[in-house]
Amino acid sequence: VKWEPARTYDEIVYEKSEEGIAKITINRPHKHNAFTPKTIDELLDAFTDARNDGRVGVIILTGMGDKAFCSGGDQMVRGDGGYVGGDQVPRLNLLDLQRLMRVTPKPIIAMVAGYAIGGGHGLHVISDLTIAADNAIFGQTESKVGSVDAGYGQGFLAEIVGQKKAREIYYLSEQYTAEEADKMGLVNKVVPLEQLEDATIDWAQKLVAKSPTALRLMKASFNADTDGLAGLQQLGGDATLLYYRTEESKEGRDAFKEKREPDFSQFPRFP
Ligand code: 2NE
Repeated sequence: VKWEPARTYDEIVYEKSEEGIAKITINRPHKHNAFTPKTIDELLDAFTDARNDGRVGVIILTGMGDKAFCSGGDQMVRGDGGYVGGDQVPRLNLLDLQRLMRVTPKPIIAMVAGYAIGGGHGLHVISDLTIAADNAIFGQTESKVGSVDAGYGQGFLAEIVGQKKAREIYYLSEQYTAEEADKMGLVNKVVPLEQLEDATIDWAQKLVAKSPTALRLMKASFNADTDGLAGLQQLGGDATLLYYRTEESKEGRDAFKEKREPDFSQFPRFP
């Protein structure tokens, strides 16, 4: 795969390939790719671009280097009310990123080498698929560092590994090997570190060749009940997208524009 730079940022790298794969890399290896509010703002921007770009069919999220995928929020910029950025305002914009990843109608693959820890673990949890290198280490640290990753971080993890295991992972703040993660269904597969990118690209290429609408509807269907009304909104929005493309819907729009009554009699009522 030939990667072309897509946009330039300070704390992430954003690339695309001609065949429709976007790759977003958290680029703070000196901190095990811990994120600041700026990192998250940049991730929000790149994910929004990848979502909007009709040529992109799949998004890979990863971390720079082979020591860490992401080690969560940068504790050095954690203030009293959240993570503090250049504007000196404390915030937890990670939560915005989690929601964006859920509604992005394209598969997101977490490509994990090294540590996926704390809020960084949550980022792989919320990704549609995870491919792990054999050096990957998974875990939460919130009960040690005094934090909580409610919602997707905890709830969706429990959907994946079950309530007992998820509570163990959060309450005890221990670390798990790639093999252990594989056993609990937390990752899709484990490959030798040197094969990680190839294995991820192989799946990305397979996904890009699949029906984008089928993948979109599948993702929305998988998310619907966990996401409550927001999930129904996404699934309903997808139905509306398809409906807008029918002659029946266009008749309503065209009748309004032509200042006449719509004639829906020509359209079937399916059982
Ligand atoms: C990941 C772990 C276990 C790795 O340990 P080790 O011994 O292999 O590496 P080391 O030396 O700890 O880390 C290398 C450098 O990265 C920095 C370290 O301070 C160190 O820097 P220097 O001492 O060389 O200058 N670093 C690593 N993680 C960092 C972090 N999160 N913030 C700032 N600097 C970090 C070990 O590094 C570790 O336990 N890291 C902390 C993991 C953690 O507690 N993350 C935050 C969880 S809370 C969260 O992410 C969160 C949430 O719960 C809810 C919402 C939003 C965020």
